Amino acid sequence: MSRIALITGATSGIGKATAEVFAKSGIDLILCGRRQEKLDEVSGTVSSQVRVTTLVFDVRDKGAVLAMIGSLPDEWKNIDILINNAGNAHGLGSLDEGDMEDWDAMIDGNVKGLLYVSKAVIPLMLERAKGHIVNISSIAGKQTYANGTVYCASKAAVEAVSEGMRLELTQHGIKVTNVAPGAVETEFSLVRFKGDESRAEKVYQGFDPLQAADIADAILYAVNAPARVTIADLTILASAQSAATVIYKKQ
Ligand code: NDP
Ligand code: 8X3
Repeated sequence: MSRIALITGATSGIGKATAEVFAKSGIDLILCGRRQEKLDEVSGTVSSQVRVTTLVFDVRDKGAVLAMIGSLPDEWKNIDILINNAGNAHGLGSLDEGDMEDWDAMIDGNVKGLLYVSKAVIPLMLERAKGHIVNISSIAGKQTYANGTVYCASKAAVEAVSEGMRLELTQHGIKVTNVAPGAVETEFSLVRFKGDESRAEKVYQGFDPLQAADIADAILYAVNAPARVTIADLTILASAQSAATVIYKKQ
């Protein structure tokens, strides 16, 4: 019987690539995001391979999260895999100059949003005493860098949530994997720099950055591990990257 995965942030980047590799592996998909038209595009590319449904909600809206996931018909309720991927950085600047709206977006989306989605899905997994939750953290959750303090704090919180989930859920047959990527070429920097394309492109120039598919392949490896194996924590860097802020770039 095929498995069902719910992926947040499936409209772009790592979430979209995960949908694509899961579809190739025959995993049915509940694709979530705020942009319906992008969800429809992703759904269109994978629907010949697996069953797909879409849910449009903002992870920051706890009422919408609970209502949308709660409204899934019975045939979609047996969620085997939750990919808590939705998130972004907003801005890059010091605390004294930082925009508090940006802070709200990061803490509310990357931390509270992940918790709201988990709160909606965990009871469905507990009922069946099985499941696998994959939280997308970041190298920024392990190493704080200047001007990224709030984003780093949000991802450090994801690291803590992954540990806490594993402590609470292992006894109930639910696996928890924390994935911490380095620099991945997605819409991430475009969002961080508020649509400034040339600034976003510069982040990935002069080296061979990770691609979303590289992270998706690692996630697939984790969810396909034998029942006796939990891949607890994966840190994945571009070969040119040695730490959060150290990337060897060709001049
Ligand atoms: P993208 O910007 O390409 O994708 C972000 C995804 O998150 C989109 O699908 C977006 O969907 C969704 N999303 C963002 N905010 C919300 C929200 N409030 N409610 C619902 N969905 C939301 O970036 P990535 O693929 O790179 O990012 C995915 C995850 O990977 C994030 O958690 C990010 O922090 C993490 N990460 C990224 C790295 C990188 O270098 N790219 C490195 C390490 C971690 P929509 O806009 O349609 O709602
Ligand atoms: C995204 C990677 O290093 O820009 O989480 O914070 S980084």
